[in-house]
Amino acid sequence: MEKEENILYFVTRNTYKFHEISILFEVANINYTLKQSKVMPTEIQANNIKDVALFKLNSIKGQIHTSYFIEDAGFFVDTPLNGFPGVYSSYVMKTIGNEGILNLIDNFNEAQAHFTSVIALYFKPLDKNYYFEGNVYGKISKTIRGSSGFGFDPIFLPDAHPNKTFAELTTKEKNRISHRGIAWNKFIKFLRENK
Ligand code: ITT
Repeated sequence: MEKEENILYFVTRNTYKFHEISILFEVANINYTLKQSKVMPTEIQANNIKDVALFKLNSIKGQIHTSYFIEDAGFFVDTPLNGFPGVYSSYVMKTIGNEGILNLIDNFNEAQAHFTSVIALYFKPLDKNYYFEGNVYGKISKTIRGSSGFGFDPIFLPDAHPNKTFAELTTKEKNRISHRGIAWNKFIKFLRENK
């Protein structure tokens, strides 16, 4: 039977994010069982992803009795939108979507964008919070392309695969270079060092 202290909860309602993390988890080969928790953290609007993640993590303290983590991500169009939508990514996806973002861009040759991911962990054995951040940089596609992934994936051309959007990569290919994959590797390193 699985021991309770070996259960790691990922608190998210986003099934795509859970899918990506599950695939990363499978190859990590660590002595934990990953489970999804749908407890509802409190979301605040703040100026950066890390502050949003910290608040979210603390807002569910006491509701889960083992180690747990949340992951907060954002899409930033650095040029020409000065980082918009950033912390407003979820709202902007629901309102104007990818088409709306493309309509805000004139010169695609100069457009620059990145994704940021922050994994915030409450680590029960040490009774402390930890953060792991990942960023991935790239450009914006002139058109919406690809059908895998979610959110802004169909308009993001990562520097490592400049001719393909994130939505034209498999989950494994995306994980290898993504903001979430980079944050995840730091997280796994921490778990290995703190067995
Ligand atoms: P939680 O329940 O985990 O909070 P969420 O859907 O609210 O899930 P985030 O706040 O982390 O997710 O992300 C905000 C939005 O940013 C999300 O709804 C997507 O539209 C977009 N996004 C995040 N990660 C992405 C990724 O890897 N690829 C494309 N879009 C992404």
